[in-house]
Amino acid sequence: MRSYAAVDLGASSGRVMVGRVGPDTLELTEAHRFPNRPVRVPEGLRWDVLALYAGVLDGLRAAGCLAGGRLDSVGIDSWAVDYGLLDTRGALMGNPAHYRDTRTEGVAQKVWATVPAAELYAATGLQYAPFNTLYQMTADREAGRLAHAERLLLIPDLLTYWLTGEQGTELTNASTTQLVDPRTRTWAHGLAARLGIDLGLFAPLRQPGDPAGTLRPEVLAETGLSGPVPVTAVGSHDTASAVAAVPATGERFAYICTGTWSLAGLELDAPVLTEESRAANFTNELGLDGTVRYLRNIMGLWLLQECVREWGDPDLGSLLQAAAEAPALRSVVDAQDTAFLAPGRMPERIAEACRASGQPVPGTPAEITRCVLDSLALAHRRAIEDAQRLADRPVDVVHVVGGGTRNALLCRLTADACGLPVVAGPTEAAALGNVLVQARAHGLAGDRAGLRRLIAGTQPLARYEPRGDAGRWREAAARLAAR
Ligand code: LFR
Repeated sequence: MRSYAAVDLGASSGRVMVGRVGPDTLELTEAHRFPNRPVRVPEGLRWDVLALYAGVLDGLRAAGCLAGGRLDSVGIDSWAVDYGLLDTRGALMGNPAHYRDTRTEGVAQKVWATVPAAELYAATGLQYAPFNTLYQMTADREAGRLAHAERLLLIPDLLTYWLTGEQGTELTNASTTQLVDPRTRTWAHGLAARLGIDLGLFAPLRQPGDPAGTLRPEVLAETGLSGPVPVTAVGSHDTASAVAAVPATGERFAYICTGTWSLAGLELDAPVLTEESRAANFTNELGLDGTVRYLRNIMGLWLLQECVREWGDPDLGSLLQAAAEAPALRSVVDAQDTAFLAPGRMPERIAEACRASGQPVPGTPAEITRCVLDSLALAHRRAIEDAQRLADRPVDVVHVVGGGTRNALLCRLTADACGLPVVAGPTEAAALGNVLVQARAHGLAGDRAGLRRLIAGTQPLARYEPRGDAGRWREAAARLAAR
């Protein structure tokens, strides 16, 4: 048995997990969990990346204790698109901006004046989101913030750099910058040149499984680990790691990675770059072994997290119980709408959206929660239907992975809405995908299907069969489409 530490950073918390792996065994244990609290300062919403790094170091120390002082490797994944800038001496130039920061408002439209949106999609396959790295870099360049930057490192690459002293740009996450061509799986040089983006800011590309250095002596001293400890590039975009851990046993599956976001779609061998796909706002992010993550971003449990925050953190179990008993599909909102991107006043914003579309306005927390979960299930249905049509790839089952698997009501509603069985689990999909890519890089045999079989055979999964109320979901979908 070998021990691998997976650092998995989400938008609201970070964790360090220890994966113990053998040919037929896979055990995951949490070593450390810590909050990720974005900070609003006068210039905008920022990540507290030093606190995250401190959490990673604490986590590695705890992981070492669990693994008897020796780790066979460490891998890091996190949310996508965001970055830190380094100066000529390699020092971080400021706190990385949060993708929900408003500095990118209206920036995409300026970029499209140089490269029209259709051309941008044909070249990169990336969906429109105001926070794509390309738009963030454009905003930063216009504000003069790139002027003295020597290097740009995406969040997992920045933490890897601090741990090892080595710089790289891991491919799955690079694919979310909107500066990568998904056909060649390398930088879109022509596009970057037209947009005045200096690709020299990025460190050389790394593939998942590539070595990413070894822990620096200072890190070993601080964490009590005995060296050398290699750091391995994983699918450093959390969604890439999570999709790698989807426990599919066949080919005809869709997935939904649930958490702060719902990322719903298919794993393909080649990107879909049609105009129809662009209009449907599907993205072609890059995955392991030449695969493409063809999916749509849906606001996800962020909608509920923000409500719960506003309500002063009531007991979630009782809230979900009350939501399960609340009337179904009374009011639904468009859970794909980027109008819900920014934090704050979420219950009011949801109520306003219901009012504006002439539906009953949910008032109590239970009613609002039900509205959110029905709306998410409906958005899941729409994404999975659209993905199958646009990629011409029918599916028989929907795999739900990530934090949302804990929400049985959401899983059940998703099965009902999609009219397909839902297999829910694993909850810590990103960490498991992270561990398995490390294990494979260090000798565990197996292709992607083999890794998936290992997950399916070792992790607890729950199955939800759709209940036959397709008509009601169809009616609600039509109501939303008619808005
Ligand atoms: C999920 C995720 C999504 C990405 C969003 C912002 O954690 O990585 O895939 O679109 O966060 O980075």
